[in-house]
Amino acid sequence: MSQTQLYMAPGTCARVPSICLEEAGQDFETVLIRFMQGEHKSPDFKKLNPKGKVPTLVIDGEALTENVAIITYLNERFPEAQLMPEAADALARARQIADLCFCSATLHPIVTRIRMPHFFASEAAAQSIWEKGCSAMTEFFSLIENRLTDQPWWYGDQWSAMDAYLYWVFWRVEGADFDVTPFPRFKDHSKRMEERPAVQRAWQRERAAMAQLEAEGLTFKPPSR
Ligand SMILES: N[C@@H](CCC(=O)N[C@@H](CS)C(=O)NCC(=O)O)C(=O)O
Repeated sequence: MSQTQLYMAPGTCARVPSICLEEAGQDFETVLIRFMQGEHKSPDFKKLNPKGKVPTLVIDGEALTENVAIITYLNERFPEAQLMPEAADALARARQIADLCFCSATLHPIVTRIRMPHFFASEAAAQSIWEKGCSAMTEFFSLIENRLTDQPWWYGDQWSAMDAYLYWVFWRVEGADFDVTPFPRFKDHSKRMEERPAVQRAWQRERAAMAQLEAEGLTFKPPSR
């Protein structure tokens, strides 16, 4: 058995550490968590992650949660993968962490409102939550679109874990009817991501997990708005 397990579900933000581990060339096992069966809230899983969320990374027998923490840890542990650019000083490193927090703490909650508005409101109000989520996301997509002017990645020519995070955000809201046509550079960024062998390997893992859920009749489809 591999020394590293990534607890994940297909389509979730666990794609981000999956891409990072692939980029770092690490041997790891993906452990499928069946949301439809409430496995993420089971006592066994909550021993690893009391918050009942994916991703949860178990490395050398130790569990680590939260994407920002997982990415910064993997960056320290596998520096040759350059998951984060080199930082000249503490301020530069803190700014990179701020960028990752922008994904986890600002963008991700809006993603959830767009993808699963019914989590936050009655069925009757779901459309309004979705619209407000889209309008909040538009401001931040404009920021990202501007940042990608004349540069392929968030940090210029250097790919980083930040790009994996942005990729997941884009993919998730595009699939939830958010109009991405005003953001062609961000769309191109996604296409560049999908050309990366590590991203393709992460996708193979997700497809296998999705096929498993389908075979078990456990795929999740959010209710229509
Ligand atoms: N702050 C966490 C968020 C993790 C999170 O919300 N994961 C979602 C999937 S994208 C999840 O596990 N949802 C299950 C639930 O909340 O019931 C992180 O950045 O890792």
